[in-house]
Amino acid sequence: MTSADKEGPVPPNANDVRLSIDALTGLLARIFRRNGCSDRVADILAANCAGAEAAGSFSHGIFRIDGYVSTLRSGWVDGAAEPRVLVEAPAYLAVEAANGFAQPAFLAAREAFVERVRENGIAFLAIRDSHHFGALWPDVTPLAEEGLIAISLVNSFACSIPAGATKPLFGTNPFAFAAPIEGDAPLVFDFATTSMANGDVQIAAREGRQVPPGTGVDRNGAPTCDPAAILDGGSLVPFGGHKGSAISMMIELMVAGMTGGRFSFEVDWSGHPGAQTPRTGQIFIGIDPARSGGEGFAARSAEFVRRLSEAGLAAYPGARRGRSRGGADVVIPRAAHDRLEDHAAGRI
Ligand code: NDP
Ligand code: PYC
Repeated sequence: MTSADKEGPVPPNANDVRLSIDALTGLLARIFRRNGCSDRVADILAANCAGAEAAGSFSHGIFRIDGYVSTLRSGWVDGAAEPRVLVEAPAYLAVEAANGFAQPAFLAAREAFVERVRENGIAFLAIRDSHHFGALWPDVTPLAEEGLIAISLVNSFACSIPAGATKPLFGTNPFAFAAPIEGDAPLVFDFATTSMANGDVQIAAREGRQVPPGTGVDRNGAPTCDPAAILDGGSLVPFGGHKGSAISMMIELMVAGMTGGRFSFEVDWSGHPGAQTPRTGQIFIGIDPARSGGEGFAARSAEFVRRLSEAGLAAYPGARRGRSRGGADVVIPRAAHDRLEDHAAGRI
């Protein structure tokens, strides 16, 4: 199953294990701690990963744990880094993530960032020298739940050929947007700007499935539906031809340029076998619609999504996840669960 399949957990059978999100989060946190993360970082990464699994974002759920572990063991990332928040200007904050994960760096600056968004109507946050290996919607959704509009961008590692070019240069470069909707879950979209997230290509390869035409090319530049050929010397392509390519290009410029971090093509983990987390940066733009002439923004948004529904849209992006928040159990394959337990106990 891929993250495009949004049916949620199926009832468990003998080959599955059902556990609460809290239990899964606790299990994942033990793995992160065992592999060098501070308690704080372990809890934050575990919550992101368990939340993605529970929401059906499988490309950034428990599938990623092997990659986190091999990266931490390779010494490429510092799981106990202490982020430093710097005020660059009244509406501009920077966080020095010091080769740590991006989510703890963001949370270190979150309160000051929200204060500045409310004071100025808009604020910018640039996270430098960070690793993001998870879904972005958990970063932006809580800001919209507080009534703010939020955009977050991350660049990753060179695995996507710009439209019209011949060599990979861009990352899968996710784009996340969240906006408040009065009386309902925020509208949130969050996706890779490639035809498919690299994680989903890896899952397809592992499960022996083909990917749709237009996903990527092999090492000779020939279009292929074989995920292994895309991963092994081939490349993804941006979604939507030159349009997605331009958005991916903007993300490279906005993230690497504004944080002073690496472009995706500058990520070089060759000295750290096993490393998988891109060492780049992340940016946030926060807007307080109440301060920018949009007093009725959330109410107008509610009217907007009502019209979307009338036009036939079953659910706006983010509604499904937002309305089913909390509580639901997670069902995962027993083999995957046993592997997590082995990681947590240090048996692998
Ligand atoms: P998807 O293609 O699954 O698209 C997800 C977004 O599109 C969600 O907002 C989803 O809303 C919405 N959506 C999905 N299907 C539909 C549909 N049929 N109609 C309308 N809206 C739809 O995302 P990706 O596979 O590209 O990315 C998955 C995750 O991977 C993201 O969370 C992203 O942040 C993460 N990622 C992280 C990277 C990193 O560097 N850290 C790199 C690349 C990706 P809803 O949730 O409501 O279904
Ligand atoms: O799935 O494309 C991806 C990805 C890259 C970095 C983290 N996730």
